[in-house]
Order: sequence, then C-alpha cells, then structure tokens
Amino acid sequence: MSRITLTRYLIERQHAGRIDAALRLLIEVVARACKEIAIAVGKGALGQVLGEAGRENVQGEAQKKLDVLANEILLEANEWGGHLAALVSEELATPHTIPNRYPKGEYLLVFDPLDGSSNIDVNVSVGTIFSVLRLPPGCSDPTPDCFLQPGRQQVAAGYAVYGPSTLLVLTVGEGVAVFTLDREVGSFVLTRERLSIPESTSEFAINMSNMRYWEPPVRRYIEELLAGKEGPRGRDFNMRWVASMVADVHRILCRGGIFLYPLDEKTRAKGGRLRLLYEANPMAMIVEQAGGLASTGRERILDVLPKDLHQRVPVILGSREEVERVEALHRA
Ligand code: AFP
Repeated sequence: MSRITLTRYLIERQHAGRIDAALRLLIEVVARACKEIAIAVGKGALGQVLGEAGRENVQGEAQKKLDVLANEILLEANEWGGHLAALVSEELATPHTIPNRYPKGEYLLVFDPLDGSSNIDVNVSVGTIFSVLRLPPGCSDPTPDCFLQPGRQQVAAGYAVYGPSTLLVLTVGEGVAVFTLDREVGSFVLTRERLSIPESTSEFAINMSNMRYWEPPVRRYIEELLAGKEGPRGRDFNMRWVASMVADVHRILCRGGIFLYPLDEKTRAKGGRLRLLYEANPMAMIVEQAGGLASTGRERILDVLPKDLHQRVPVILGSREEVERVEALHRA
C-alpha cells in the first residue's frame, strides 16, 4: 500500500472540501512543532531538558523545563503563517496574540503543550493536546471571550503521544486517523484510519487514591467493577492508570476502556481536575468521532459552555456502554 503522509491526507481533505487551505496549514504547522517536541523529549537527560523550570504556570503548577520548551515551540511555530488570530495555552494566563508584523487568520488554536509532564522525569509517555476553533464574527481583536465556545464548535482536534513511537491522532470531523512518525524520513505516515472504540470493555482508568473523595455515583460504579464476576457486572475488570491523559485515552481509543477523572471533594472548588478547553474538549471530540462518549457525568462535555479559559470539568469518556452506565448512576 502506498504510504499516505499527513500532507497527502490533508490535501485530499482540502480537495474534498472538508477543510480549507488555512486549516491544512495550521494542522501541518502543529504537526511539525510536535516533531520538534518529540526530538526534545526523546533526548531526555542528554538534552539538559529534564527537571523543573523553577517557576509556576497560571494553574499554580510547577513548570517542567519541557513544559516551557514545548510551549515556546508551539507559539513560535504558529505566529507567522497567517492562519491564526490568537492562541491559548495551558501555560499562559491570557491569549497569545499574533504579532502585528505577521498576517492574522480566521482560526483559534488552544493547546496543552506537554500533558502528563509530571511523568517526564521518569520516562513515561507524555503528549501534546490541541483544539481548533473558528474566530467568531466580531472578534477581530481576539479577547478571552472569543475562545469561550462549546466544544461542539471545534473544527479539528488532536494529540501527539511521545511514547515508544511518536503518534499524531487527528480528527477534522470525519472520523479519527492515526499517523506514526517515520523518524528516518521525518514525516507522519497514516497507520490507522477511522478508529472505532469498542462499545463494551472490561478495563477502567481512574486514580484510585481519590476513592474516599468521590461522589456516590462514581463510588458505586467503581465498586461494581471491583466486585467482578461475583458482582452485578458478572465479569472481572482490569485497571490501568498512566496519569498521562494522552496515554490513557490513546489506549482506550485502540482497545476500549473507560477513563474517569470525576469531580471529587478535593477538586470540587475548582470544578474538577482536567481543563475543559485544551484537555476535555479535544479528547471528547476525538472519542465521539471514534464512536465513544464523553461526559461530565451529568452532561455531554462538548455541550459545556465555557466560562473561563482555564475552566476545569469532570471527565468520564470512552466505551459507550460504560459511560452510559456512569451517567445513569448520576441520574438515579
Ligand atoms: P500533569 O500534566 O501535571 O502531569 O497532569 C497530567 C493530568 O493533567 C492528566 O494528563 C492526567 O490524566 C492527570 O493529570 C493525572 O492526575 P493525577 O496525577 O491526579 O493522577
């Protein structure tokens, strides 16, 4: 089979009228930035990029050197192309505007430059998550409000996972495609198309150490899974928790599963642990495009109307049957 590169995949979707030239350029630029991040991540201790950056981000979290580097790579890569009006990053309090010396475009890019970075110093897979929105009419000079669109407005979403191989997982609204980085050639090659999440599963992903803080519906759901064959589910379940959302979600996309970072007493005041605009929304679009569901437990994640750039939400996503079961428990 002839190799379909990311460039060819995007050009064919542009010819089919699915995306325009600016969105094609945007995705190619982000993919190229992810290649650069993959190289930096891959150097590890040899690249003097491990460890703390010695400062905090807008979330009050200690930044790793690679958080800062990945953020700088994505900002610099996206400034000059004329495809963007502004960018929002997990690492920045306010939107990054395009310098006046460059042309501006009609898209907004939102990203978590390095998700899972607390794992980077112990060599566990990490990733970059991104989401693309249109610039709303009347938002000529983008303010934070221009980004506060429900996730169903996304025109594209994706993530790179820097693992044993570097993958780019992408949706432009017609299914989910996986590209593997060919390190010799330096291009992303299509290795899976129209990914489909199995509707049922026997594998769940949750940070069990928070169990005493969970709300009753989540506690009951997990207790049913732990009861296994003798319990109401009538079968045993397995658990995985990488603590890198991109790694956990990618596993679920490939072989099914349910991922939960629910509201709990520890995170209630903040609204949850994971961020809506650049973690929950892009992952929710990808999961739904692969036939799964993505919910806060009480509503579809893609319908949540954001109130703040760095808003957090509960996240329950993956195999349809399991997410529906958790939602039913929240309604009970
Ligand atoms: P970091 O980017 O600070 O490592 O957080 C990763 C993350 O946002 C998400 O990728 C994981 O699913 C989740 O946090 C892990 O949270 P816990 O450390 O509480 O398990």
